[in-house]
Amino acid sequence: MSLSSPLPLVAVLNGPNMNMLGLREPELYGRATLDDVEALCAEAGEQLGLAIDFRQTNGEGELISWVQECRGRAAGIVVNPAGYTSTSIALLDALLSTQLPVIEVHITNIHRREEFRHHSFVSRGATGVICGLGIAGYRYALTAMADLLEAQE
Ligand code: DHK
Repeated sequence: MSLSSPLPLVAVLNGPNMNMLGLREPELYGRATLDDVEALCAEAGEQLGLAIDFRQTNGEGELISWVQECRGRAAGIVVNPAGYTSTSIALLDALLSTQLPVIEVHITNIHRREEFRHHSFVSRGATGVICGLGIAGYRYALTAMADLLEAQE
């Protein structure tokens, strides 16, 4: 993540299996791919005046390292923690340590799904949560992040 752009940098971080978007359970997650989500975020970033660093990993440690890197470098974090949502206290701790605005995104409405998905450890470290609105949720998250950053100025 670089400081070279004059625009505020927002990291859009995606957890495990998000690389399978478009193929995985399309009846739940839709047919759009992760490349489509990245393109949507790039377009939203251009419109909102944000630089976007879009990433996906299947590893919890890598996700946590990326979150740590955001401290002092990014202005905010949009995260879809995917399966680590309901398991990772370490990810929550990393997000809290950044002291940055965080928006948690889920493509599906986790509260309408299996009970084990209902509790998010990450939400405790999130400024806001968007779920159940499909991949448009990423655009809503970036719009909200732009508003939060503007209010900080
Ligand atoms: C994505 C996942 O991979 C699941 O583990 C979460 C989330 C829901 C989503 O809706 O984007 O439970």
